[in-house]
Amino acid sequence: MESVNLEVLQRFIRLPGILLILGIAACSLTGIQTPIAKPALTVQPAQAPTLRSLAQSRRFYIGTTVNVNALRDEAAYSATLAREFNMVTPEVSMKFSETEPQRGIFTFAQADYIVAFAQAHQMQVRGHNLVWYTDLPAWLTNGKFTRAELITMLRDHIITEVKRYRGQVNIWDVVNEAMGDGTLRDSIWLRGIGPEYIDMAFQWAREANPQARLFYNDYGGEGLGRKSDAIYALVKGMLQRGVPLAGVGLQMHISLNSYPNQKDVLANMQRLAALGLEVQITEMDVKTQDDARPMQAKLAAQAQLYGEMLQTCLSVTACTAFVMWGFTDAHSWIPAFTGRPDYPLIFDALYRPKPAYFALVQALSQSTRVGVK
Ligand code: 9MR
Repeated sequence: MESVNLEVLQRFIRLPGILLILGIAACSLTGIQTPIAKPALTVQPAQAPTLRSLAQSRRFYIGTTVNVNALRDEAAYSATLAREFNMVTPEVSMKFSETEPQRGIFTFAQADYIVAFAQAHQMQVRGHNLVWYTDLPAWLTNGKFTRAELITMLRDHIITEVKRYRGQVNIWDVVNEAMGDGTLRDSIWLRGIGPEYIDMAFQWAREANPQARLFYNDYGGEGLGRKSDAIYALVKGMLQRGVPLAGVGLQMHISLNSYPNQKDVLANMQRLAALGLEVQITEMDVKTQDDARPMQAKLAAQAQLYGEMLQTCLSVTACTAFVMWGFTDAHSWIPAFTGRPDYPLIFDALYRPKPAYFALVQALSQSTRVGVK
């Protein structure tokens, strides 16, 4: 298995202007190494600037998803998280199957742990998510319910969860991945309730927390095309119907050989902003496994994609957050999903910053944005 030696890069951490070039040049392959499941405490003391400090002074959110087990077990994980980010999204801890494993019986221990960590470190929490087609508990997927019952169950779920975190979680992905390739995706909710489940979910979330900014979140609709047009039409219709929608999350799960071009992402963000919506990049990662180039070239290309996406977001006032789906290659959903190793994030498995980290530092450093919050 390949791994990357980035130690040299750390010497340059105080020189943001040349970081990216030096970072890429300094990367080298060390050949075969055994993956280290629980790294020693290699985390660096606070360095200036961090992503967090750069984002904060621009009133911008830089975030990551959080794996609750790593947060509990690994000091390097929690230290890096608190040092580099001002926003977190629980990776699974707030989903339906985790929070309501039995009908009417709610379990919030994991979500509470993440929310408490965020509060202790002055981080915003993106609640993720309230309505999804998957990761549903067996009692729900195996049961037979009338439309009225499904409506009651979904309403109870949303109200209970959103109310619990009122004042602590003020951004929610209310509906996640409802769109297929142009038409609404099949799900228990679409079949059992009808397309109005989407509007209903937003109304209930609003009822439970009138202060919360409520998002529609999806993947594959970041640039321009059939899916993003369908998402655009969906959210425009919601606004016309008076649904309390505040923004659209563009997930941005991309790979080195498949990604939307910057102009299209910019145009998409701008058309959503023109509707009066906020936009956030909510789940960015850059898969490396399908690219045949040497690791050094792959990491340089990955850095460029991260830097350009952040730059694009920073250039649109309505784009208020840039969130990645993890921050260390030690904890990414991709290897488990594809069955192959990957290096999709901005820190390596030993919590050393990769070229992509320095590309983000550079994009933030160069942004003149004073921002909205
Ligand atoms: O990364 C998450 C993985 O650990 C979970 O097993 C999976 C099911 O809950 O969800 C993954 O996160 C997904 C996110 O919630 C929505 N967008 C796609 C993400 C990656 O699959």
